[in-house]
Amino acid sequence: MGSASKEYEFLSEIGLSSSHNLGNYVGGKWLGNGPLVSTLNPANNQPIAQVVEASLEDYEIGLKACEEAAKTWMQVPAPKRGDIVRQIGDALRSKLDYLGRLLSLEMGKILAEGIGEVQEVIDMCDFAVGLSRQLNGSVIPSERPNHMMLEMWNPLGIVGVITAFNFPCAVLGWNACIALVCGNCVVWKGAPTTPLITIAMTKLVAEVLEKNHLPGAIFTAMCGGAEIGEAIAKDTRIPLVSFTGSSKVGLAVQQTVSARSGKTLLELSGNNAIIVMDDADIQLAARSVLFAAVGTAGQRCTTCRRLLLHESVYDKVLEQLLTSYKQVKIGDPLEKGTLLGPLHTPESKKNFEKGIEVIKSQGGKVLTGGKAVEGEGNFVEPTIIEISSDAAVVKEELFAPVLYALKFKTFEEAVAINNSVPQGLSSSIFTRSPENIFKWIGPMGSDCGIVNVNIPTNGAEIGGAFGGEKATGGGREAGSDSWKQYMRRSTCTINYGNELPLAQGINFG
Ligand code: UN1
Repeated sequence: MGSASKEYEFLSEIGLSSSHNLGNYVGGKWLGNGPLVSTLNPANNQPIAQVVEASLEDYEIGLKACEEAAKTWMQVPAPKRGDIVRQIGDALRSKLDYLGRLLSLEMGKILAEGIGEVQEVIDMCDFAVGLSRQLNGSVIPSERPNHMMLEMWNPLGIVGVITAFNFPCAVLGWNACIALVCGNCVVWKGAPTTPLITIAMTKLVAEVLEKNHLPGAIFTAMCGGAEIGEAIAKDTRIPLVSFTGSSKVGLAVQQTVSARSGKTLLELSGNNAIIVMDDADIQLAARSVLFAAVGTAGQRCTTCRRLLLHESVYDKVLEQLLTSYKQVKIGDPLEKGTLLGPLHTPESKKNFEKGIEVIKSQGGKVLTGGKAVEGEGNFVEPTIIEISSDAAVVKEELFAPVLYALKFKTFEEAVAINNSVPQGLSSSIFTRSPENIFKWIGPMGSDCGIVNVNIPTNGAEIGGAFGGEKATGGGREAGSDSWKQYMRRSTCTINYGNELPLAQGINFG
């Protein structure tokens, strides 16, 4: 543990202990009465530190305080709320490298991606600051004399945010930055396997709130598993629950939340395709596929899992990919030069191995990779499989760097394959033809929420609304007008005259 503790010395820079941490910020205080858990380094499965998760009693203390804090926060003028989010962004900037390192250490993504993820939260803060002066309503012409109609946007109160291990802070940023400027308190449950990130992020936010003499309960955060997640889903004090995870769990969350007339924002499974047409820039396509399929060890919801190649470029693209896949450096995500870090948990590694067996049993042929790397850590080889698009396994999301290569003849056939899976998150086409481009983004094109041209399926900017259709859940988070989901719309009709003319010309007595 001697050398290990030195390796983890930087944790103190972001308010973490390399031994014991209270995992819950409730009612403006750090406490923990739930189970004590170890958080593991996916590169060697050794413990990094211990964390005390939330008990249901902790949850209740948190929610009571949060309900109180909501009354204060929603009355703070929106641009002032924006200023708080600006300060959170500044705090993140000052700790960017440490937080990036922590992400790499605890989640397992390579350092460049760890830093990139924290940058994504900073970008969200900037976006939300501007938005805090643009939560504009509208004035609508009334059909009645001396009447005026207008739309006002008001806060919901409390927004629940349940995030996944693969983007343990960016997805919090998408939701929390917007929720906060919209006047909502946030109740956040991070993934059970990334508690240090939950704590480090929360410490930064808590400091900003304290410095501004605001109730800490405006941002309530907890570490824990399904029990706390379920409490959030069932809680009538939380009108909106944002959930990121699998389609299966997401559907259950949706049912629980809607049974109490709450709203959900779902970011669920993806099964994203890249189409390479016969006129594509092959170099550009091959580089994009490498990032989209191998980046984050295939654990993004935007990871490219299906590579649809026009028959005329099939061999050429695969040849290039097989060469670059062989050069991918697998190893410690914190080490310079590593492109492929470990999968997040030993269970993910087992799922990969099981997945490869199923693929083979359905006629899949391993072109490269296909094996887990022996030894400590959850490393697996980047894998390309040749398989028919009809194989059942191609319709599922295997959360690992496994890419299915599929052949097609026409644009229409490629679009049909793209749209043939239950999921509908991201998609991309490589072509130089304007006709293909406009067909692709139009009504008969990709049925996904994210529809790209000549770029990978992953790595979306925050300025657009992020989310997908079908089994991906239909949610839209981050930029564009996603903010409207974090507010309630009041349609207000004001009579400033002395008569009572009724709409639709009704004469009532
Ligand atoms: C996710 O995988 O849950 O577009 C989010 C991307 C990132 C976000 C991914 N900006 O790949």
